[in-house]
Amino acid sequence: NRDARRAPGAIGLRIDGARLLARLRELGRRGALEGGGVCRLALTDADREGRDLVTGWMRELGLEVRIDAIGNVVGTRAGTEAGAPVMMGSHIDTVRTGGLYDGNLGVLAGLEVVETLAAAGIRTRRPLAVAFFTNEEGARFAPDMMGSLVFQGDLPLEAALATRGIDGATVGGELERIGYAGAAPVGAAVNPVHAYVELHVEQGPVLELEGVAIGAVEGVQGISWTEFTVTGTSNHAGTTPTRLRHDAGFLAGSVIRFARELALELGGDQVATVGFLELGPNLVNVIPNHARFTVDLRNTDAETLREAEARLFTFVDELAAAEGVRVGRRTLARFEPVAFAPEMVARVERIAAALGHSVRRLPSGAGHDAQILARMCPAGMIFVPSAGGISHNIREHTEPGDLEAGANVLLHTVLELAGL
Ligand code: HGY
Ligand code: MN
Ligand code: MN
Ligand code: MN
Repeated sequence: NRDARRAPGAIGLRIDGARLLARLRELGRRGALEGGGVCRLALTDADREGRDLVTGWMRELGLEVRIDAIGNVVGTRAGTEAGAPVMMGSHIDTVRTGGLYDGNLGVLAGLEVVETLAAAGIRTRRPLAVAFFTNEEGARFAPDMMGSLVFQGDLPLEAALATRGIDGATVGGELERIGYAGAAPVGAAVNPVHAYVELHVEQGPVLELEGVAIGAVEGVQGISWTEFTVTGTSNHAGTTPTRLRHDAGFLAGSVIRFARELALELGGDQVATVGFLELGPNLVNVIPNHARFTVDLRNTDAETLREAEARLFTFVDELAAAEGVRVGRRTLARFEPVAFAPEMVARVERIAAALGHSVRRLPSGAGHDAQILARMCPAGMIFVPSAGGISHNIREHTEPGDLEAGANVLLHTVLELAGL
């Protein structure tokens, strides 16, 4: 990888990335797409296959596996002392055009840490846990980070179970269907965690552009997801004069353009995405009377994010009045920017450097379970570079050397937190 490998951390333990990469590829076969990449949307059969595989590995490693009422899976390894575990984790659900690494890396590197310690006959003072949380992506069922929100307690279990996805299924129904409606209780009060560390691919261009091997993640930017449902009047595409149209598609298309212009005008970290769009009746010669679409706004600055939302809503309301269409609005997810505990950021930075890796601090553009665990314990994240800065794309890639470096930083960060 990018940095000459010098003496590893304190007790000379080092993860070799080969087994980790083999497991990432094995997991990637659950929901593998024809042309490469992975589609393992939350609670689908592919997700069940992935869950079965990873919980099987957990059991082979002798972890005590608990499945909770929202389907979160936590494998625990006893420490020499009882008490709240040091938890590693992430998610194994993917978007429709996912890759091998988003989420999966943090879970499988956690198993690698456990296996490496077991092979060396080392038992940490605090228990260790490896977790994967249900529906981190939010692509099928909003909000994202659903499982970790229920685990932590800010999203009521009943509300999560009743959530209906973009295909009409409910979370509760799908959990039952795939056999992952567990019995373990949810909520921070019954699930104490001493500290949480998540290894994740950056999913952006910064580390690769600067040739830096490790990111010490400072926090996660604010996220705002809104769904708009537009009701217009279907009419004949040929006979209806423009001034008499009430075109739901025109409003949707105008918002797509407005969102880009708003992001460019606000500048800085502001981004805006219309990722989901449905038109009805979706026919070449009928003016659409139905449009449903989502707007994903993000910014590291809370104030600017609120301004972006306000301007978007005003634009939509004014255009709806002018076009004579009705618009319904529903918040799908809303997260304020989060800063990780400074001592966690500093620890990742120090350990990465001690292991001989180049390292820099940076914010996360993507949402992560760590931003929810940060509400109940000190949480930190380790980034490794994404080739071409791409993710949520079947061409997602991270070099084996970078995977290995990230796993070793995770190993020594967890060792320091769990104690010997
Ligand atoms: O959208 C996100 O940032 C995350 O991948 N769910
Ligand atoms: Mn992820
Ligand atoms: Mn993702
Ligand atoms: Mn994410």
